[in-house]
Amino acid sequence: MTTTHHEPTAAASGASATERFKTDKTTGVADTPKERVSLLARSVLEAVHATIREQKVTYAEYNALKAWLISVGEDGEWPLFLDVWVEHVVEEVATEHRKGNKGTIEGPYYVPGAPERGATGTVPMRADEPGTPLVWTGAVTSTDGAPLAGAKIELWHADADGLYSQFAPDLPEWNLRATFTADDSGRFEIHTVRPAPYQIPTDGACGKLIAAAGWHAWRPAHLHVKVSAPGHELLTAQLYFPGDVHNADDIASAVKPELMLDPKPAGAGETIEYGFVLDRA
Ligand code: MBD
Ligand code: FE
Repeated sequence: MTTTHHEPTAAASGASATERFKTDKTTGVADTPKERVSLLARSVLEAVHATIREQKVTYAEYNALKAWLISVGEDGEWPLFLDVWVEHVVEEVATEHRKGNKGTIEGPYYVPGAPERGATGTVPMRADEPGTPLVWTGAVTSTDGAPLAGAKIELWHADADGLYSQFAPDLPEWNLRATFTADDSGRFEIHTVRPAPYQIPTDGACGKLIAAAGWHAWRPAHLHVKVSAPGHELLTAQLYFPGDVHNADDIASAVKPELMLDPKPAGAGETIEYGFVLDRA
């Protein structure tokens, strides 16, 4: 028997992210009026034309772009590309009216339907799961201060190697993914481990752009959440750890000061207190 060490590949995680997106996000999209499609398509194309004129883009550069765009599709990296370099502005526009938490981008690795753990519990993890243990307590409230009993907190995050279950090989299906339900006072208590920073795959189209431009490929360590309650707007957020070198230059531009945690050492691990305020829908 041969043992192979399975490194994650851009093409494999890209294929999973593309499949996930097609399943969850392309159903039920309302028909967009012709006028709106025309306005948006024209506006994007004009921005491209303006760049070509201003920068005097050559045929060699145009062909390099064409080849690169083809490879983004071949590597299944459209979800990664869009969520890293575009989604943060969509999120900014979508949440600017909010009085409660604004949150931040979802990214490509959310999977609905993670195992239920009640108000207090431990996320699914391996018996020998590496990483600093983390106990996170918090409350979900409405903008008027009322606790939202029964609010759902869906949590997903990378492991201590920066890998996401269902998008990297050899991890249990729901590793570090769970759904919590706030108790009668809107509170929850989550036991997990600290995630590592995340590096964009270097062997796919996005990695090639990063290398060709001399950028770095890192996101700071983060916990992803979706928080929901009847009659309230869905909040999608990420929480960050102070001291991470990439808090200041996240490749996905998704860090905000109000999303910074304040971990306190406790025994072999850390505790954090962080809650959410939801706007009425
Ligand atoms: C991630 O883990 C992520 O959160 C985003 C936004 C993009 C790529 C990988
Ligand atoms: Fe992430």
